[in-house]
Amino acid sequence: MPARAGRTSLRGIPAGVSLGLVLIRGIWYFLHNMKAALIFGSPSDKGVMKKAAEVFRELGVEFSSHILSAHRTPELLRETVAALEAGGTEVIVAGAGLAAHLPGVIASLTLIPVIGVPIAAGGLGGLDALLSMVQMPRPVPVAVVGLDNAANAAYLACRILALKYPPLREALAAHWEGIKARFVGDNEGVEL
Ligand code: AIR
Repeated sequence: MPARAGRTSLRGIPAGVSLGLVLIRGIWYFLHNMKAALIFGSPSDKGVMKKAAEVFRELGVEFSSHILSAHRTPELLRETVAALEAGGTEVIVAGAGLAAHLPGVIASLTLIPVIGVPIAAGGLGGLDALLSMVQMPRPVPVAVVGLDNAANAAYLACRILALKYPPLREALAAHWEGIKARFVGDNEGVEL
């Protein structure tokens, strides 16, 4: 019997089962206190996106990671965003290259703030990804960091979370003080 439109997802999962999976995944994120999510468009983006993971780990932010493409796996992306919402995720960092619609599509599915990382992949050196992310129509904003700068996306995500979580604010401040101290150290006895 042919599937009725709206009752079955393109992956062939009945709508009810799909909702169940969304809830189970949401509970998982909730139980693991995952306030941030990293989503990127391809395994080939891993090298760039792991810089964001390093920042989250250093600052003690629990996060979930997902390889999802706005073009290749749109249904799974929609389900995952629903599960992240259900699980209490409060900020999403999304990286992609080429026609990088991933952060914009995520921002169209949720009110969770989205930070885009344009990735320099392909012949245009990342300008394609940057423009795809930064030129969002109102009222669907995506905050965009520099090319391949996933670390800064995570720092921005931490600043957003720090508005609500004082221990994270303290961790961010201490981290920055450490960076300043190293910088001052580097400036002592500079010889060329
Ligand atoms: N991409 C994947 N789906 C949609 C887009 N725009 C991006 C990935 C990656 C680039 O395409 O984010 O940066 C190349 O992907 P791949 O898998 O061919 O290496």
